[in-house]
Amino acid sequence: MALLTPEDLANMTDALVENDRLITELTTYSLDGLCRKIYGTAPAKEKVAIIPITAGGGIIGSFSESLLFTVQHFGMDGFITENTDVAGWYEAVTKGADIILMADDLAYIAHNLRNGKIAHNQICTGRIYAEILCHAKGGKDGGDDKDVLVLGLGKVGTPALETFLNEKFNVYVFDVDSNRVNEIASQYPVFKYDSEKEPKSFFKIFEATPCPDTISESVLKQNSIVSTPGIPLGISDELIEKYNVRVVQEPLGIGTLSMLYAVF
Ligand code: NAD
Ligand code: 2YJ
Ligand code: MG
Repeated sequence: MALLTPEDLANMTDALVENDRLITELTTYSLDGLCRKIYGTAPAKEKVAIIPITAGGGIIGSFSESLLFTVQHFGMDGFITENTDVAGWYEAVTKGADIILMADDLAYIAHNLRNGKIAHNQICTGRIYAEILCHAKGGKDGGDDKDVLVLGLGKVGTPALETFLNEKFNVYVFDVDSNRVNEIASQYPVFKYDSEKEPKSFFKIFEATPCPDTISESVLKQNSIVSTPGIPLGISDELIEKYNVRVVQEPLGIGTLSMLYAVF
């Protein structure tokens, strides 16, 4: 799994605000409204502590600050502990934290100390980016068909495809790792997407890979919607413009809000 970099987070605050606007336009739900709907939860004045973690690759510039921005932007009370790691945990609890946010190289979690709920970033990110597509309305000539293409069947893509299946979508899947495609196809009622054997274009596309240019012209329709947590972006500016593609992508805040609603 790739680590986030300070460069990935450079425009995070603007991206979160702009994506919230786009999500509202596409789904009629604001991002927190959509989280409320899908998890059936709401904040209740919880205090969120963000603990910087030095393990592995160490502290990532702007990571904790981006989490604090997300927490406060959506009206919650939060703080970054002055101490890191175990000392940070002690500080968080003694200062009255209800929810802990923290990440090392392998996992980014939210843990609600009051009700015991715990959430994992990859699962919650896959879920929310999928729900955005599920709730997106069909465009004039884009249709609102129940087909969706899922590119990248890893730790984010898999909970996303489960979400689409739960919402009765016809799920087409692709991954460069053909073993992974076969494994997924043996476990879930999905269609293996093969652009050469059976080309098909999609109004709704979900992408969760660590690669650029994973979204080729052949899968696009005019006005397609791409919902993608993948970093870097999997579609070129040229294709976005040519097909008037609406792209939901932001490096950290959308997934973080989904984690918080998962543990409220
Ligand atoms: P993962 O390694 O578990 O899965 C990635 C999958 O993509 C793998 O199965 C891999 O075989 C596949 N893949 C790689 N190149 C491909 C290509 N060219 N075409 C099709 N499939 C390809 O990773 P993950 O944890 O699922 O994360 C996926 C991406 O999402 C990463 O870029 C990660 O940084 C990003 N991410 C973003 C957020 C966010 O909030 N925006 C949150 C979590 C993860
Ligand atoms: O506290 C810090 O600043 C660092 N220890 C944060 C580490 C962040 N971890 C990652 O970026 C990993 N890829 C796991 C989280 C995935 C979030 N998209
Ligand atoms: Mg996100």
